[in-house]
Order: sequence, then structure tokens, then C-alpha cells
Amino acid sequence: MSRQQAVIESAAPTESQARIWDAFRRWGYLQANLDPLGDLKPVELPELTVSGPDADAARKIYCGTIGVEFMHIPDPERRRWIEERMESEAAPTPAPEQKAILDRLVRAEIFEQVLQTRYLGTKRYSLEGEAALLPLLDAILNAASEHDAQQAVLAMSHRGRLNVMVHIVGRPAAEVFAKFEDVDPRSVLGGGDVKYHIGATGEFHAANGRDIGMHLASNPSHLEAVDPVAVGRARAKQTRIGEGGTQAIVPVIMHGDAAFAGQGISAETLNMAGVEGYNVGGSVHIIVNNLIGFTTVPRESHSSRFSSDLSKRLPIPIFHVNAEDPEAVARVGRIAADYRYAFGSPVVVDLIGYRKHGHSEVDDPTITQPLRYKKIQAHQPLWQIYAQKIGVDAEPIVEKVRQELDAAQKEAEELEKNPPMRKLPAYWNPYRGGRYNPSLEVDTGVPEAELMATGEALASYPDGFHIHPKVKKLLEQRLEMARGKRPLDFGMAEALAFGTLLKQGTPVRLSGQDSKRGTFNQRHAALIDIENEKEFIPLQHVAPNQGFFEAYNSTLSEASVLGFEYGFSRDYPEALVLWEAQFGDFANGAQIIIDQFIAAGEDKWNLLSGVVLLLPHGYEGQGPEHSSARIERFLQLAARDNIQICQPSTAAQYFHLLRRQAMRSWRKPLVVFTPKSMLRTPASSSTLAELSAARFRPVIPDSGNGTATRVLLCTGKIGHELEAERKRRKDDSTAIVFVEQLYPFPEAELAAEMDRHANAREFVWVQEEPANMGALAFMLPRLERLARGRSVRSVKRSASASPATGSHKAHEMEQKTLLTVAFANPTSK
Ligand SMILES: Cc1ncc(C[n+]2csc(CCOP(=O)(O)OP(=O)(O)O)c2C)c(N)n1
Repeated sequence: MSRQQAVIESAAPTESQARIWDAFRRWGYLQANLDPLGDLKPVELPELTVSGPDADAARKIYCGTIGVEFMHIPDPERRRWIEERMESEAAPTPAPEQKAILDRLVRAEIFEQVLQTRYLGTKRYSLEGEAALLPLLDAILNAASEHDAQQAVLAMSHRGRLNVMVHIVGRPAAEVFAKFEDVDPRSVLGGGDVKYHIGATGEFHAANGRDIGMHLASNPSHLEAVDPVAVGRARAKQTRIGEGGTQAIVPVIMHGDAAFAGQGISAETLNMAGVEGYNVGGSVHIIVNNLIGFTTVPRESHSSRFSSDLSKRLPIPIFHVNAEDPEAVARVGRIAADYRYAFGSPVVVDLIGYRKHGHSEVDDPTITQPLRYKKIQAHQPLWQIYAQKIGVDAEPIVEKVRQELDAAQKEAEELEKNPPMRKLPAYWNPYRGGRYNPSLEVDTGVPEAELMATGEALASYPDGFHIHPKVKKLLEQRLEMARGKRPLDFGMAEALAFGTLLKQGTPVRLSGQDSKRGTFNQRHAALIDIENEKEFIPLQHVAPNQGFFEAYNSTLSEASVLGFEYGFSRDYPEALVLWEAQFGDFANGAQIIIDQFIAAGEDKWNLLSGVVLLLPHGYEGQGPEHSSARIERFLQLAARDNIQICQPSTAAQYFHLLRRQAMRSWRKPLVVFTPKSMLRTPASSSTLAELSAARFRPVIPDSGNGTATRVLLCTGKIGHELEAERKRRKDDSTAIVFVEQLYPFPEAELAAEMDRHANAREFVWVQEEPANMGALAFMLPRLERLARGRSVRSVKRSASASPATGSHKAHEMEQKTLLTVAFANPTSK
């Protein structure tokens, strides 16, 4: 019998009783006893100033050390579920469980103390003050195991990370100590990462005797950036499993209170939770809430009482719990995990404790929070408080843990190198990273008959499907393309690249804003029945045993969606995973993901990804914000073959580039500057023969016989405009060379083409972008090297603070001048 029922003797509560219970369910959390140090004062509420047996019972439940926010959830079944769990008598914690909790609390704190004594003056971002995180994770993972969880994808920032690595992920303490010893600095010269950012894998031994595989994601310092990455990884792992995937794989994401409230990417990631393409059956969020961020107090960190408030935008529960009541913490952990499994919903646990030391251990917090730290310094560690409460002498446990850690430290000194804390899953075995070499290349051409058959499938839809007349026309044109009766455009080339890869068994996943149709009306991956809006996706019907094809319109976010797709690619190396920006310049909303994961992930963590970024780029007079995907920024990130940066100028080149990305064993992020106007220009269209020819060409040589006296070099759409201008001028002394792959720099191919033009007196880099943008700064020194003393010039727009003019007419004048200057010939008199 629930407490509520015990109090309310009649079967149906009276109206006033119902009102009392409703008030406590709704507002009780505002008076709950959540802060161990008492700085978070209860809110005075007239609704709760009631007395009587119902009020007493409700107050005990909703204003104790657990405060739950759930009355904003519209679904009555979910509210009832929480009421029942909250209002049923909490069984007393059995003695063995109490012992287990105590053991965890001791381990959490003694581990930190040992690190503190041994490695004085190094940063470790202690968990002290939030030691209850360990029993919380225990409870969540134990409950998840009851629901058949096989793996958990964990993400967290610096705070308590080393502790979690050892006590939850299951890495030996000796490995963590070895990182502090930093025994072999030469092995990581110029690379690697600090110990509180690297990932780890291991096993969590659940109370029911089963193991859960642990994957703690590597993350950068940039707080919360790892959130969507972890969720994307979980989704990939779930996709691998198929049915039952969301049961088997549970994401658990830990946050700092300041970061959770302040970083937009937390909100963006939560917003994806219920959206089909990104749903993971609910992630478990834990705010490790020490009521401080570095030196900043909550009232300076967020505009609301709780850092968790942004999660109220979703219909999901938030459990606040006082970190100094470990039994309540464990109870919340169980309820939260069960809720996730019952409804496939995210849950938030706000674990409110304190931070024992400064932001790091070398920081003095008494300068900025003198009063709070006076309290903290006088405060007993949780294991002592809890041991007294349950009447157990903890000293023998402390002694045992100290001995174990002593032994681990001796072991660490003997470890020769920093050991890897992570083992990659077997599905990574066929793939490699590192430096490029030409032996990695594979043929990507597809026989014409095969292209035709695939094209036929792509233009088909079921009988009775009511197709939109414009789409019908497009499909008819595609059919003509497939039959060799019409040149192939970029849209068809992409569909054929996907279709032929799918037939080979390669899965394809594409997401981005409006990516199903395509921003420029060019893709139409999903056909929509005009009578019932049902979808038909031809790429899901190209062959019986094909790879899966998924295309999703994403939420209007760059950072979280790219982070998610990067994460997905990390756990699905055999799939072609693409993220598309609406226009290329919007990619800067995802700059943290690009800088910290995509460009630097291999260097820092030795983790590979083959994620593809499709970034529409090109100067077409659409204004400052729809012209540039910022080629210059990607080139600045390029080093040691970490990424590929390409701009295919024809449909066939795009086809080969996409297939190459999936078919080579080399897993490297690929940045593609994709076309807008070029989507449909005849100059960039291709023939079936070009799609069946062997490979992507990093450099497209000039079509002439090598007698030109000037060579214009360029990338992308401007090359077609230069060719048209050359034709108009009937100029036969100028060669035009397309650099299709900017990075890794195609040195051999470009050198061969430049050398072939033995009569050339000058080489001119021509770009649409202003002088401070585009590939200019990257190309010039390289061209100078390859020109062997011959002149190298450049033609570009004047340096500019914004990428392009807002006036279409001004754009046209500039473009015309660009072409005129490109053909002006100062060296021939
Ligand atoms: C995006 C970003 N901005 C700034 C920082 C610098 N920084 C590191 S920790 C920290 C405070 C974090 O506070 P909180 O999220 O409450 O976690 P806590 O350290 O208290 O556990 C800041 C500002 C960062 N790492 N990332």
C-alpha cells in the first residue's frame, strides 16, 4: 500500500486532499533539502503552507532529500508512474547494500587523497564533495543490467573522471597512476592528450553477476561538446544491434552544473532526444552539481534556480537529490534508470553536493568563496558521515583501500609506457589511419550496365504511389541519365554513388537541415505521396541484401548534429556517414566539433572517423552569408594527413569521391565543398563513361596538349567560368587546371601537370574568394615550390571582412573583373 493510500483512508481522496497532494507533487522540490551545505534555501510557497496528515505525508515524500520535477510532463501515465515510485514506501536499504555504498564512498575519497599526496601540485579535478556519484552510477548501471543492458556509453568532463575510470569503467588504478608518472614523453611528442580527457573502455560488474561493457568517450576541454558525440555513438551501437538496441546500449552523460546551463550544445543535444533520426531510447543525464563553476556561483551561471532547468523544455523528469544522502541517491538512480527503460525517455539526475578543493587542486577557492570554503573545510567527508549513520567502523576498509592503491602505484612505476586505456571494437580492425600513401587507392568506377540498373531502381516507386508532378519529371530525367540519354548531374551522381555502395553492402546515413529533399531541390531522397504524405525512399529498395540507407532532416543545429554524426561514424566505420550544412558557412556553428574532434581526434586520441561534411560553397551573388564554406579554415586545420578537403567540379568526380571514401580502408574525415549553381550547369555534368572510369582525380589536367604559355589553377565552380571565358576569347595560350583535392595536397599530380606545360611562363592561382580567404594562402607557397622558378601570381577578390558582397549586381561586376584579370597577360608583350 502506498503512503498516500495509507493516509487517505477513503478510496477516493477529497478535493482538498487531492489539492494538497497536487501542490506537493508540483512544487515540493522547491522546499526539498537538497544542498548538504544549506546554501540553497527553500522557496517560501503559500501553496505548501498547509498542515494535516496529508500535508505531512506529502511533505515527507516531496520535500525530503529528493526533489522531483515531473508535473510538466503532459502524459498522465508517466506522471502516475513517478507518483507511484515516489509515494510507495522506500524499502530500508539492506545491510549488504549499505556496505557496498560505504565501500564506494571510501574508495572514491581515498583514491583522490592518494593522488593528492603522491602527485602534489598536479591537476586531477577531484570528486571529493560529490563522492555519491559512484553509488549513483552503480544504481543506474545495476538497474540497466536488470533491463538487459550490454554496454553503456559514458561521457563526462574533468570532474571526477579519473575516479570514474577506475571505479566504474574498471581500468586498473595502476594505469591512471602511470599517466601521472608521464613515463615516456617522447611517445606523445606533439600529440596525445591530458589524462583527464582521454577515453577508456572496460567492464562494469553489475550486482546481478552480469557485466556491462563501458565506453567512456574521449573529449576535449570544451565542456559539453562531447554530449552529442556520445549520443551518436550510442545510436550507432544500437543500429548495429537492430531490434533491442535501445535496451542493450544505454548512454549516460555527466555534466557540470555551470556547463550544463551555459553551453548551448547541451540544449541542442536534449532537443534531438525524441526526433526519429537521433533517438536513442533515452539518455541518462547526471549533473554533478557542486554549485560552482571554477570561481562562478550559480546566480552568475544561470537565470534559474537550478542548472537543470533547460531540460524542462522536454517532457522528461528531473530528480534533484542531496549528495549527502547516499541511500536516496541510489534510490534516485534506480528510479531514473527504470523510467528510461519504461518510456524510452531521457532522464535528468541533479546530484547536489559541493567541491572540496579549488577548481583544480592547485587553485585556492578561499579567495573567491571564503565563507563557503570555511564551511567546506570543516565538513566531514561523506564516508565518515555515512559510516556513523549506519554504525559501521570504516577504518578497516580505509586501510585496505590504501594498501591496494599503494600496490597499484608501485605497479605504475614499472609500466614502461603509458598504457592504452582503451580497446577498439573488432569492427575497426579492417580500417587504418595515419599518413596517406597511394597504395590505399581502390578503383571506384562502376560498369555502365550496373549504373543503368541502379538508376532504374532509383527512378522507380510502387504502383499506386501518387507522385508530385515536379518530382515525376525529375525521376524521368534521372531515368534518361541512367540510360545515357542525358548528361548526369550532381544529384544523380550522388544517388548513384549511394545506390551502388548500398548494393555492395555499405550502409549510408545522411543527415542535415532539409537534407531529404535537399536545400537546392536537388536530392529528393524521400518521395512524398501527394495524397497521404507517405514516404517512399528508393535508395532503400536497390537490392535485396543491400546496406541500410537512412536520410534525416535534422534539427536546426549544426554543433549537435555534426557531433552526433561524428559519434555515429566512430562506431560504424563501415558506413558512409554524411552531415550536410544548409549552406557551408553555417558549419561554423559546429566549429568546436570540427576543431576538437574531426581535425584533432586522431592526433589526440588515436581515434579515427570517416565522417563526411557536405558544405555548399560558391560565389553566386547570394550575399555575405550564403557564399563561403570557409575553405581557408579547413586548410588551416590540415596537417599530417588528418583530414581530406576536396571540391569536385563535376558530377563524376563527386561520384568517385563518395565511393572512394567508403571503399578505401583509410578512415579520415572528408570535407566536401559542394555545388549550388553547379548542381545544374552543363559544364559540370558527366557521362556514364566517366562514372565507370576508374577513380577520383585529385587534379584535372588541362585538356590541351601542353603548349599553353600561361596556366590558370583553380578549384571548383570558377574553373568552369574560366573555361567559358577562354572559349569566348578563343584563347589557345591559356591552360586551366582544376585542383579537386586541396588536402592531402596532390603534389605529384600537380607537379606533373605543371611540368607538362614546359612553355608556361607563369602560373596563376585564380579564386572567387577574397584575398584573405579561400585556398590562396595554402596554395601559393606550394605552387611556388612546384613552379621551379617560374612566375606564380594570384587573382582574387580584394581582402574583405565579410566573405561576399550583399549586392547581386556588385557580385556580377566583381566576377567579371576577376575573369578579365585572370586572362590579362602581363608577361606576354
Ligand atoms: C566551453 C568551455 N568554456 C570554458 C572552459 C573553461 N572551464 C573549465 S572548467 C570550467 C568550470 C566548469 O564548471 P562546472 O560545469 O560547474 O563543472 P565543475 O568544474 O564545477 O565540476 C570552465 C569555465 C571550458 N573548459 N570549456
